Amino acid sequence: RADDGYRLWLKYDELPEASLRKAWQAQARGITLASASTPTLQTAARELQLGLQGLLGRPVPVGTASGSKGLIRLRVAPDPSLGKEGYRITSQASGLEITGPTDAAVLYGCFALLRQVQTGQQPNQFNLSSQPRIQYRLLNHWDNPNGTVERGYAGSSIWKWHELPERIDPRYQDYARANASIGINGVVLNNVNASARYLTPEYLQKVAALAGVMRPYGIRVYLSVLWAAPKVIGGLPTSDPLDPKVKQWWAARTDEIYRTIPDFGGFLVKANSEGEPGPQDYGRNHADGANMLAAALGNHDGIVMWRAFVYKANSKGDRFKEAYQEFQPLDGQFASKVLVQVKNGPIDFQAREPFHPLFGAMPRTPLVLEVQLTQEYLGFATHLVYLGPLVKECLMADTYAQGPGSTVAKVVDGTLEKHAISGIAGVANIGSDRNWTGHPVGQTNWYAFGRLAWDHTLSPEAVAEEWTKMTLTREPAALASILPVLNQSRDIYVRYTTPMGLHHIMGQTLHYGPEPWLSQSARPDWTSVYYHKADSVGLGFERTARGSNALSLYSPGVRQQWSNPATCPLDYLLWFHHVGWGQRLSTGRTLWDELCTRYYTGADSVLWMQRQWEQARPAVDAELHADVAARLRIQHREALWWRDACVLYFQTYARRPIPPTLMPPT
Ligand code: GCW
Repeated sequence: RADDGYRLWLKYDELPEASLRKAWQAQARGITLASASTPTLQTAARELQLGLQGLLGRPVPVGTASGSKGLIRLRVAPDPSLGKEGYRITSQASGLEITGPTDAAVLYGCFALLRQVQTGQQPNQFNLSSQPRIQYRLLNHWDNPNGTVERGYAGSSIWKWHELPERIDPRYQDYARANASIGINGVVLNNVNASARYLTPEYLQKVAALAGVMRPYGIRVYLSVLWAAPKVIGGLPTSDPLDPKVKQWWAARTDEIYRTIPDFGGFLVKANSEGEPGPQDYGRNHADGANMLAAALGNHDGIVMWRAFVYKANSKGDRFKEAYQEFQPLDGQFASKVLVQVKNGPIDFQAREPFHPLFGAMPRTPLVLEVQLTQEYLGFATHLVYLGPLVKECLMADTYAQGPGSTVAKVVDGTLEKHAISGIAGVANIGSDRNWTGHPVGQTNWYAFGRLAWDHTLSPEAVAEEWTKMTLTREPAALASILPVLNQSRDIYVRYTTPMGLHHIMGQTLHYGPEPWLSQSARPDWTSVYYHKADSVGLGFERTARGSNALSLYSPGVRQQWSNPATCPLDYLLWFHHVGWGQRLSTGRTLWDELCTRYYTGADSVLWMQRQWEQARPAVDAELHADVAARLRIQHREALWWRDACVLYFQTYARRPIPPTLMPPT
């Protein structure tokens, strides 16, 4: 039957290989609970049952322990080596056992076992354990009460606020199981450009209904809060964080939240950013604001995630430096329940950014890494772009904060600076579209986020392979043609849109398509010319001491690599240097020729992606295959649009010919 993408990677079609099926059948005659039942343990058993029954093509009963062999035992048992959420899968004489210190850990173990079966592993002697390296693994939804999604490209919000709390859409549960299957343990339900409504009793009932669906899956709900809520819904004349009435108001609201949702996760805050209100409106700073909310949380088990995405209109400054300048001096001033949430790069989710200079620069503050899964700047739901490599590139970036090896991953997971709490957030690409993410391959970005959040040492290639095997096909020839497409897609996108460190030259209103010529806007930092700085001499934003000196925000080890244009990796060149058009680069080409080469080969690579995808056709569901093939045709048309718009625009400054080798034969 046609695959409409609804089942995501949780496809439990019968294993095609009879021998593999038989082997697993012998290991999975039934499931037993070897610990007192809880809703989460029951969920674990049910999910395992559902998966195995489909994959093995026969009933797998859930019951209490009996002497027979081939039963899978689920057991909650203390194990200090597994943290709170780690699981262990072992083969024992009586059958497989899945254990973990909490019921949620066992649930993760069940999904891990299913992944083994789904990816075609043999039921060998198992002694497999895994635990998450990061504690808070959250999706951030930018969903609004009216059902729209800011920067959402997959339909409207999956949350039907007007139907809640009475009607629980069955989809909420499917959403929860998908998240649990990849280890996501928290969801911020609403947009960081927040409505105060969510804090009203009416909405808290709705939030509580959703929390009830998420709970058995080990997922807690969080809310983005509007800083001005005490004024907007509290009737107070101020939202000053140091005002006693404001403090009281938040404390009372928070108590009410916990009465309604006892396992509420906490708050996410966008303050004094892009017009949102914040503590600076009252002469206070971010720490004053965050700490007031932390105090309101009191003894409740919740956290504050305070976003560092801030910048102000300033034609003379460099937006690159602003978050650092506002936040770095506050290091050490945040309460213990506060984490500062930092985007992967200093500007804004561009196709390739250097890592944010705050990583490694706030050793006394736990930092949440925020990445964007919705493809605001990466082709919406029409371009095939696998983001695993982008996320991994940031995690592996070396901050040199405490010498070589001080990676962003070690900052974020808390090991470098010895933090008790750690977090990572992905801005969700999920909507009401039947296939959840609009582009069928967008699912892989949701999947990869969860897997890398759980274990950032995984390679994005391995994660892509898991997803493809679980979702599309396990046929080796098809894998060999699909996987390179996924793995190279992000680099290809960079080449035909913003090669060599160009950034923020997209269409201004929608953030779609090219608009490098944009010079007029409500704010200078919302134009393209502010970022690319093209002139008759050359191209790129000078961020060395000769320019904005944003490079000085990084450790010497990083500065050393990036400050010399002769040795700066070409992928970052125009982030940090204004380079002459005729300057010869390490490739042997001039800047202009290299720029053209990347735009042209990048756009041509989309034709390669199409050919690769075509080869996989026999192995992939016909409807899904046709959908992706059509989107790849749009992608090629738009890659040409990007290429031509950018090359022709920059040519008006460079005044050089496009290298003839790049032109199609006439
Ligand atoms: O990239 C920008 C988006 C805004 C978004 C903002 C942010 C939610 O264009 O839509 O607002 O980032 O991250 O706060």
